[in-house]
Amino acid sequence: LSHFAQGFFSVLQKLKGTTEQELRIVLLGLDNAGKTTLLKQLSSEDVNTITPTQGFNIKSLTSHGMKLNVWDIGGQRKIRPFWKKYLENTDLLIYVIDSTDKKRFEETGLELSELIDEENLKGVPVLIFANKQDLATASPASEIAEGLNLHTYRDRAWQIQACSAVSGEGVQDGMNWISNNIVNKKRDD
Ligand SMILES: Nc1nc2c(ncn2[C@@H]2O[C@H](COP(=O)(O)OP(=O)(O)O)[C@@H](O)[C@H]2O)c(=O)[nH]1
Ligand SMILES: [Mg+2]
Repeated sequence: LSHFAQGFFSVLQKLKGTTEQELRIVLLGLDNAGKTTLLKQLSSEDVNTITPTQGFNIKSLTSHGMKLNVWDIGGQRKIRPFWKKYLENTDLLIYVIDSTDKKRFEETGLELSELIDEENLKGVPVLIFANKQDLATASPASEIAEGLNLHTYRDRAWQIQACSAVSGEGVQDGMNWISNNIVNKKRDD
């Protein structure tokens, strides 16, 4: 089992004791951030692809009472209204950033800030993976956090976690944060 899968299943085990509800997670980021690499680590189970008429692809994985939806954001401003419904009832946002892609830090930051403002994601905990830390050109997570103005997010739990989706390093730490924060949030509901 990969680090990512272990983390997820431990999250689900904890949740089982606290809720019968399905756990809904969205995994977002610009293309090339590493979302598919993370997803592949997660499961050998079937991943369905939904293609709404508007033409963007959503990878959807349902397993053990968890529903995970994954798609690329960015460059899709015009179709944004169409994917909003896939954000409904979200329990957790995982946002993946390519830490080596300095040219697009501003763009990914803008996308994240717009997500944070979405009505459907109000108060939803956000875990940001500063991915590709195995590469020498990666910016440290602390620098990325500053660029994203994460300290201004006061209406929700958030965490930035340095990781490598390829080696698995840091992924488990992110998952541990999720299990603590999702469980707490569900208990507060
Ligand atoms: N070195 C390195 N490469 C990565 C990492 N995560 C993803 N990649 C590579 O980055 C590219 C894009 O990854 P992918 O998962 O397809 O990104 P997506 O567009 O967000 O789904 C692929 O060539 C991956 O092998 C990482 O942690 N380290
Ligand atoms: Mg992908």
